[in-house]
Amino acid sequence: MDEILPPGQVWARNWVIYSALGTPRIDVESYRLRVTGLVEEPREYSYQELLEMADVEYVKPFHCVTKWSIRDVRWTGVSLKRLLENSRVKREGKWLMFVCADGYTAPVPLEDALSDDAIVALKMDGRPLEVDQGFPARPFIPHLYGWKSAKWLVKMEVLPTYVDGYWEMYGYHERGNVWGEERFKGMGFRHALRKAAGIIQRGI
Ligand SMILES: Nc1nc2c(c(=O)[nH]1)N[C@H]1C(S)=C(S)[C@@H](COP(=O)(O)O)O[C@H]1N2
Ligand SMILES: [Mo]
Repeated sequence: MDEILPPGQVWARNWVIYSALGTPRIDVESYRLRVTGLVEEPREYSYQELLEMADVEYVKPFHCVTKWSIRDVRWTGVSLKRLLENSRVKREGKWLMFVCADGYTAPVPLEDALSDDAIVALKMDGRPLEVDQGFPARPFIPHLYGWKSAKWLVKMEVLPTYVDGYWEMYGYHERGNVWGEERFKGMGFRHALRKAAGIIQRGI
């Protein structure tokens, strides 16, 4: 369990359901999750295959960049590292783009996607994801803000360089680490410290 609240967050009782581009209907029979881009072996997985591969379960909170956090969510899913290793990422691969059935996108550094607790989540609190919470699948990386947990995930594309996703286009941070309060571009932990100390305003 991970009950420490990251800086600037507050515990909330209920999820706020976000679907910036609407809620797509996904036919679970024809659904595939594709792993593409800079990989030796592009792969695709059916929902059934993903369910059978599910190998990670833990209780961890979820943090939205708009400052609400949900504590004690039980997550079940497939290790992202395992999925990426199955496809053998090429050496030039540095970023991973999550692409969704609704057109929503979110990039994360490959390094974060390879962390031990990064998953493609299939269940929350022991039940398949609700339709409005991303059924059949959404990535979850506990130390990144919730906008990187892209609902209705259909594709993971390995890229050589950073590319904006949906929220990053509006100025949200490239990485979005909750412990460094990486909410907006140029607003990482060290930047915030320097700003608080007045160094940046003085132009040093
Ligand atoms: N496809 C898609 N995924 C998305 C979003 C969205 O609008 N569309 N919103 C993101 C944001 S900002 C948050 S905080 C979480 C919210 O998850 P929830 O809708 O399950 O509460 O979903 C993320 N994933
Ligand atoms: Mo969010």
